[in-house]
Amino acid sequence: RDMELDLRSAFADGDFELHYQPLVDLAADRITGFEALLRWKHPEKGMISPADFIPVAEDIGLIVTLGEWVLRKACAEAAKWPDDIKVAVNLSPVQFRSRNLVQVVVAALAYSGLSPHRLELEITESVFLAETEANLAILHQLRALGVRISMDDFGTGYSSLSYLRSFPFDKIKIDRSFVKDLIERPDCVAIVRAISGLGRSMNITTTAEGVETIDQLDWLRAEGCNEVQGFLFSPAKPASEIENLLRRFGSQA
Ligand code: G
Ligand code: G
Ligand code: MN
Ligand code: NA
Repeated sequence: RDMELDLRSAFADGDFELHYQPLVDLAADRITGFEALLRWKHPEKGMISPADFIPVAEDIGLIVTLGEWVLRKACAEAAKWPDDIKVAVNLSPVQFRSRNLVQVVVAALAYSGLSPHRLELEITESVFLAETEANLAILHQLRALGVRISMDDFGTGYSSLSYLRSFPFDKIKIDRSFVKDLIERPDCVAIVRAISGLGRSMNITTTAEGVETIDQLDWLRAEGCNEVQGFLFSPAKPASEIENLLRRFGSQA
C-alpha cells in the first residue's frame, strides 16, 4: 500500500517529529512532565495523525525502529529539561514482541544520561492480550530499571481491572472519552470518580486525559484526581516550546 512505502521513506528522510504535551500536577499546580507524541510531516499531504499511521507502522514492523527513535529522541530532549520534569513515551505492543525492548530502553537512558525515574512508559491493555507472561516479565524488568509504567487509555479495554492486579502500575491515565462528557453525563462522573478512588486506594497516580474546560478541571481537582492533560493547558507542541510552556504553567525552569 501507498502508506507503507511513504512511511518507510519518511523514516529515512527524517519526516517524523516529536511534540510534547504538558502533564499538570493538580496538587503542585504546575507542569511536572510532558507526553511525547509522534508527528508525521508528510511532504505533500501535510501532518498525518499517529492514529492513522501507527497501525500501519505496526503492521509492517516499522514501529520497532520508529519506537526506538522516539525513545532516544524523547530521552535526549528531556535530559535538557529541569530535573523535576518527566517525559512520557508511548509503547506499542509490537515493541514488546521485538524482545530487546529492555535493552533499547537501557540504551536510550545511557545515551541521553536521563535518570530512569524521569522516564514514564505508557502502555495500553493490548500489551496483555497476547504473550501475557512474557510481556509481564518485560514490564517487571523495565520497572526494575527505575522507569515508571503507566496504563494508558484506561477503561476502554475489556478487563482493565484485572491488569491492575497483575502489575504494579505507577499511573493510570483515564481515557479522554470519559472526561469529555464529565459535566453532562452522570455515568461519566461515576466512572471517573470510581477510577480516581481506585487510584487513591491502590496508591497509583491518576491522570485525566483530554481536559478542555475549567469546569472539568475544577471537578477533577475536587474529586482528587492527581494530574491532568489536555487542550485547556496546551496541545502537544514542538520541543522549542517547552521553555515557554514551563514559564506559563508555573514551573521553576
Ligand atoms: O495526538 P495524538 O493524535 O497524538 O495521538 C494519537 C494516538 O497515537 C494516541 O493513541 C497515542 O498514544 C498514539 N501515539 C502518539 N505517539 C506515539 C508513539 O510515539 N508511539 C506509539 N506507539 N503511539 C503513539
Ligand atoms: O492515546 P493517547 O492518550 O496516548 O493519546 C493522546 C491523544 O489525545 C493525542 O491524540 C492527543 O493529541 C489527544 N489529546 C490530548 N489532549 C486532548 C484534548 O484536550 N482534547 C482532545 N480531543 N484530544 C486531546
Ligand atoms: Mn498516551
Ligand atoms: Na490515552
